[in-house]
Amino acid sequence: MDTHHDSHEGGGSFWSAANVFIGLAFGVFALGAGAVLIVGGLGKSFGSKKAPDAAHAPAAAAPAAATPTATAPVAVPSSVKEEGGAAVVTLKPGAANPMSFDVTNFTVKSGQAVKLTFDNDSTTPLQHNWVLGAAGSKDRLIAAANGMMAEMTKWMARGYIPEGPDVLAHTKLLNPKEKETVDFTAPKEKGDYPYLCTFPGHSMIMQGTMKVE
Ligand SMILES: [Cu+2]
Repeated sequence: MDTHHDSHEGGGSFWSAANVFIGLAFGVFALGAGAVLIVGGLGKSFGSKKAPDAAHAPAAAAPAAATPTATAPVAVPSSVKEEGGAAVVTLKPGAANPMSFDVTNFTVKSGQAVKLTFDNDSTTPLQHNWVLGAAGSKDRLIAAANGMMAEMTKWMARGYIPEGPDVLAHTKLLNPKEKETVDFTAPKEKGDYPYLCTFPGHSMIMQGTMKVE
C-alpha cells in the first residue's frame, strides 16, 4: 500500500510527559466513576504498580480539569466526502471524550484513493496518532500499543506506531493543535479495517472502523 506522509518530525517530550500524566488522571477518574470499560483496559495496562486501589482513590480526588464536560460543537465539523473520485476524510478527537475519535466509522470503496486528515484540535493537551490496521488486527494493535508502556522513550521516537504488517497507514504523533494529512489507497479486499490511536492507553476507547465496500 502506498502511504505518503507530509512530515516525520517527532513529538515533543513535554507533551508526551503531559499526556502520560493526563492519561493516569483519566484512569483515576475512571476508577472513581466506575467506568467498567476504562477500568478493565487500564487495569491491564497499568497493573497494580500505578493504579491506586479504589479505597485510596475516591472519586473526589479526580481532578476536575481532566473531566470532559462540554459537548460544544467543533468549529469545523469532521466529515467524509468524495472529491474527484477520492474519499476525503477529516477526523478530530471527540468533543465529549477527547480520548476518542469524533468519527468512529466511515466507508470507502475498494481501491479508492483516500485523503485522510487527523486534526488534533482539542482543548485537552493530549498527543494522538491515527493508525489504520489490517482487517482483524485490532486486538493485536491494542496489545502492541499497551505494551509500549514499558519503553515509552523508545516508542515515543517512533510516534508510538506499532511495527509489522498490521499497520497499513498512519499519521505521525500529533501534538495538540497539530494536524496531518495522509494519502493512501484503500485495500482492494472488502471488509472492516480498524483504526486506532496507538498512544499507550488510548486505543481501548480511541478507535473506529473504516469499511471497504
Ligand atoms: Cu490518542
